[in-house]
Amino acid sequence: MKPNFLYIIADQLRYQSCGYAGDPMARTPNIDRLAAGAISFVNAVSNTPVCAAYRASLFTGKHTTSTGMVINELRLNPDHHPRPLARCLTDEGYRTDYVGKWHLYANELGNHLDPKNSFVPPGEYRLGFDGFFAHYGFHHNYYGEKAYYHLDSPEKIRFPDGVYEPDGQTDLALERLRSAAAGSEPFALFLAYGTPHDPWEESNVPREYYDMYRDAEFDTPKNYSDTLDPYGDTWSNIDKSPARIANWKRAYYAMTANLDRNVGKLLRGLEDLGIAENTVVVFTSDHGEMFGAQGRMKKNIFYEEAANIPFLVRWPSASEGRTTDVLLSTVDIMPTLLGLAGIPAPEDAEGMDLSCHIKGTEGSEPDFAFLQNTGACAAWEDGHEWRAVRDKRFTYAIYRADGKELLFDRQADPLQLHDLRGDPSYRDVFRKMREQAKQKMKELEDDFEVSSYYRDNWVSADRCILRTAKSCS
Ligand SMILES: [Ca+2]
Repeated sequence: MKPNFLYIIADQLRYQSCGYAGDPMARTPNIDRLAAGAISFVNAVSNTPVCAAYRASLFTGKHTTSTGMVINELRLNPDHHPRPLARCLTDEGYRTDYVGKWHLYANELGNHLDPKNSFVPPGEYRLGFDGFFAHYGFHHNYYGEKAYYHLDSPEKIRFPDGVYEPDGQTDLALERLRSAAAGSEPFALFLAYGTPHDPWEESNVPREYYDMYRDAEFDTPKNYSDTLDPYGDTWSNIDKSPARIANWKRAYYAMTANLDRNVGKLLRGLEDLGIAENTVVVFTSDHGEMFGAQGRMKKNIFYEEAANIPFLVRWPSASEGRTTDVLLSTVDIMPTLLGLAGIPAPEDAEGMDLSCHIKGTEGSEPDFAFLQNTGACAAWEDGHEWRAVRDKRFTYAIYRADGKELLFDRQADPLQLHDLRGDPSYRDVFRKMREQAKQKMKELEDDFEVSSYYRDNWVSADRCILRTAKSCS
C-alpha cells in the first residue's frame, strides 16, 4: 500500500525558532510532539533561501539555475519540467491537493492581488496537482480583503470575517483529509501557510496569540550588527534596531504559536480519521529569517538563520523520534518523498533520494549542500550574488561582486562570526570546499552570472522563464 503524504510548509520559520530545536521563547508544543515521534533532519537547508526559488526546487528537484526561478515573481515554465513532483504522484494513482501560497506564477512584479498574478489556471502550470487547488500567488495579510484564494476560476474567495487565514486554510485541509480518507486512492496534500512571514504587526495576528508575547523580551543575539551587510539587498538592509526586532519577534513568535495549534489540529485530524498510520507527515519551512544577525534582515543568504530550516518526517505515526545529521537540501525532497512511495525520481531531478535514512536502512548521503543566490529577493539588482557549500561542519561562500570568499567552522563558531579564510590551519578545508563549489557549478552549468544577465537572457517581458542553465523552450 502506498503511503499518503501531508506536507506542511511554514513560511520564513527558521529551525532555531522551533521549541524542539531548543528555543525557550517558542510555544510550539504540537510541533515539538511531532518531533518527538519523527525523524528530524537537523542539517536541512534551503538551497536558495527565498520563497519562490524554494517552491520551484521543491516541485522539480532542481537547483535554482536549473529552474530559472532566480528571483521572486517569475512564472515557472512547465515545459522545462515534464515530470514535476505532483505529476509523478498523480501518474501513480495519487490524488494531489494543494492549499495555500503558490508563488510560481506571476506576469509582473508586484500587483499581487490582481488575479493575473494570483490565479493559476487549471492545467500544466499547476505542475501535476490535478485535485483540489485552493491557492493564491503572494500576499501576507492574513485577515480581511487581501486574504483570499482561488479555486478553478479567477474569482476571489475569502474566508469569513474574522477568520485568520491559517485557521481557514487548516479547515480546508481537514476537509480534504476527510474526503481523502473516504476515498480509496492514496493522497498527497500540500499545505503552504503564509505565516510567520511578515508584516509582523499586531493587527496581523489573532489577539490570543499576540497576548502570549505582548510583554515578552527577546535577547539580541551576539551576531547582531547595526552595520548593514554591503552585499545585502533592499529587503535585507531595512532599518532595524534591537527594539524594533524585539517588536517584530513578538508577532513572529505569536504567528508561529498559531501555526503550531493548526499543526496540532491536522495531526489530530489524521488520528480521528484513522489514517495516521499510513500517512507520511512532513513539517518544514521554505527558509528562515535573519532578524538582525550579521547586520541583515530577512533571507536570501547562506548564514544559518536564513538557510537552516526545520525538516520533520513522521512515518509511521507510532515511530520513535530521532535526529539525523544527514545533509538534506531542497533538491533532495522530491526524490526522497517519491522514494518513500517507491516511485523512481525523474532523470532530470538533481537531488538525492534520502528515503533510506527515514526508513532506517543503509544508503549514501550528500557530502555537502550547494546553495545559490542569483539576485535580490524580487527585483533585478546586481551585486548580491553568491554561491556556497555547506557540509556538516563548515560553510564556504563566495560573493560574485568582488570575489570575496568566507569560511566558517560552525562547530566552533555557531554564530559564524570568525571568517577562517586565510587561516593556515583551515587551508585544506578551504581548498576542498572551494573545489566542491566549482565542481558543482560545472555540473549544473551554473556560470555564476550577475542577476541582470538572467533578466536579459532567460526571462520574457511578462516574466515567464524561457530558458535556464539546463533547459530552453
Ligand atoms: Ca518565504
